[in-house]
Amino acid sequence: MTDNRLNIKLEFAKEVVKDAGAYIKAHMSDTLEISEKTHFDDLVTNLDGEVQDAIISKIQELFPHDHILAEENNIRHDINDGNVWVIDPIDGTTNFIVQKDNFAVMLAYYESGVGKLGLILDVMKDTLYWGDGDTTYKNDAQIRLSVAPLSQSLIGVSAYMYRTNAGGLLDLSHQSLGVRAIGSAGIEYTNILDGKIWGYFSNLSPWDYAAGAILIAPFGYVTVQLDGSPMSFDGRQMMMSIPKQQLEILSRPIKN
Ligand code: 2AM
Ligand code: CA
Ligand code: CA
Ligand code: CA
Repeated sequence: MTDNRLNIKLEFAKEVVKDAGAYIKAHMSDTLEISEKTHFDDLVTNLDGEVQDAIISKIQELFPHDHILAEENNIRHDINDGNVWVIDPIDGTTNFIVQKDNFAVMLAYYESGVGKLGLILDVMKDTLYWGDGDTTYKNDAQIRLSVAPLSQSLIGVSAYMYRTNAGGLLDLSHQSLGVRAIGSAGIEYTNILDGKIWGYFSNLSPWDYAAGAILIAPFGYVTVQLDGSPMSFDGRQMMMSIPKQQLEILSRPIKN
């Protein structure tokens, strides 16, 4: 990480994400204002908006020419246009509400569509995963990951995709030791980085995968649609984050 300009943004991003985590922890015992977005099971709290607003104002203060793509309040920007910060203020809001665990703050930074920085904070574990696409760290330690074969591994799934066998996921799961569904894309990515799951299959929006895709890339992982084509960073898409050499896993199931 020799690019000084990027290093400044990295240090900034780490502070911003840690501050967000501290804010959530400080306020999570307050009475939350919970509202429905699209459906009774698509929830948002006042803290999601407050955290996102705080992150955006810090970015705008220091980097006024950069753009924002963020989950709440419909803040959209083309990932390929200039410098773009991608924000998911609380990933796993349902877990946050129900479990007070298994949720994350996620921030990513892209330049002309190229991922430059990714950060995922597991708030309740006080663990920050961060990287630049070449190396990934867990707090202060560089992550080294060797990926086991699917037949000796678990896979992370969205419960919806699994139960509807979308993309043949239910069939594919028989080649693994089993499936796990955490309910937070961010925590699923940290589980890939910790060697706890082999890959992740879900139906995600850009802020759900922007940071994770950067963090798993150094280990030969790709984040793509189920047919292997690139993510659009625009709207929700069925996708997978898996080792690159097994890209055709859904169209040509492997046995290993
Ligand atoms: P969120 O908590 O930030 O909304 C499991 O539901 C995962 O899918 C979470 O990471 C969640 O992110 C994400 N997700 C994306 N779109 C969703 C939706 N419409 N309803 C529920 N979860 C959604
Ligand atoms: Ca949400
Ligand atoms: Ca999310
Ligand atoms: Ca969210």
